Amino acid sequence: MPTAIITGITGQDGSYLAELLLSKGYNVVGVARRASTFTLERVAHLLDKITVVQGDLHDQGSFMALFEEYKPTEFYNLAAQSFVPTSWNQPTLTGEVTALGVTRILEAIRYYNPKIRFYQASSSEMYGKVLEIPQSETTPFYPRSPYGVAKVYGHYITINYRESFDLFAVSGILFNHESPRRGLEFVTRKIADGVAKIKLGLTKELRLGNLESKRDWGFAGDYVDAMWRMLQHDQPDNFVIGTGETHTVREFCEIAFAHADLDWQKYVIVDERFYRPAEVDILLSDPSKAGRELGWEPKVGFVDLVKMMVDSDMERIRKQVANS
Ligand code: NDP
Ligand code: GDR
Repeated sequence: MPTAIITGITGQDGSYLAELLLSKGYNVVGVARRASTFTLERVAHLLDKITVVQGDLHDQGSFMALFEEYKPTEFYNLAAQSFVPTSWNQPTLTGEVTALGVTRILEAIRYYNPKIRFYQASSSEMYGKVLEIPQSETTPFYPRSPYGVAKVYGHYITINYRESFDLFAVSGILFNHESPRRGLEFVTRKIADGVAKIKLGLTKELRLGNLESKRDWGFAGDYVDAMWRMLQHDQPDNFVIGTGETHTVREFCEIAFAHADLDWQKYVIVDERFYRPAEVDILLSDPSKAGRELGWEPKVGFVDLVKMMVDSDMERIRKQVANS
């Protein structure tokens, strides 16, 4: 039975990746940082099937000890300070975790077992003020936030360790991917949750920032399959993963509210507080290399994704109301 270690097991992608790897017969070891109360909500349904251990991207030693104990063949680094606005408030922490954290893991792999296959969760935020539309593996980067800058570092250190030490180190450049398990502060989930609360009479408005920014949004469940495929490929490489479609935040609102028979214009208030010091205006992927070389393509389309998220929050909030 192969063993895979996943950092960021408590996050959105960690939970979907753990499900996928379990279905393929892996022994899954998830790394969670210590907290006074554990936030294992997203993997609560998997706790009898996976092993959760403590580890922090600030601490290289914790990974050496894990390798000794679990002898992994694959390592997925999904942990990060991943919320873009927070990266302006906590830029050095973001750099420590999202950038230098990658080097700490690569160093641990290099010294412990250079045969471990490594996946780095890179991001379309690296393209920032885009220099080309659509964005592919060869598009130059122009990050627009401390988060984007940190991810560029993580991307290049992954390539550098591949080239310097012959590690099987892969960088997956994933465009935005969402799901009912998305954190509540990200715009898609904030909208889905807002629609459900308005529909069920818990609030009367939804305050958002820039409605004109465009994102290439896919379903997280589809994207973790691409991560796994990258580590099964015959050679380590960089791959863009996205849908090849882009939509505005406004369109997301229109569809989400309409799905609940509501007119978004009556409820959405544009609030300057949610604008960013520097915005990424448009992201649009060219995922053709992943299609060609990995046989990967997204299954869930934009409208179905929006409806899935609204339906899930409606059900969750309905239950909360019924139990209160
Ligand atoms: P989440 O924010 O949902 O999860 C981030 C995870 O990182 C959480 O488990 C969090 O733990 C963990 N983490 C944060 N800091 C540390 C630390 N110091 N040590 C150990 N663990 C830590 O992100 P997603 O699941 O959405 O994304 C997964 C990865 O993919 C991230 O690296 C993200 O930057 C990247 N990415 C995401 C995209 C997306 O659209 N979702 C697109 C492209 C890249 P805790 O629960 O304790 O906070
Ligand atoms: P993003 O996701 O920054 O693309 O990063 P987010 O959902 O936060 O923002 C998307 C776009 O929506 C606009 N927006 C708002 N955003 C938030 N969060 N809240 C609002 O109220 C709001 N109103 C408008 C933003 O300005 C932005 O243009 C996500 C993260 O998962 C990263 O970790 C990942 O790397 C990238 O996706 C790809």
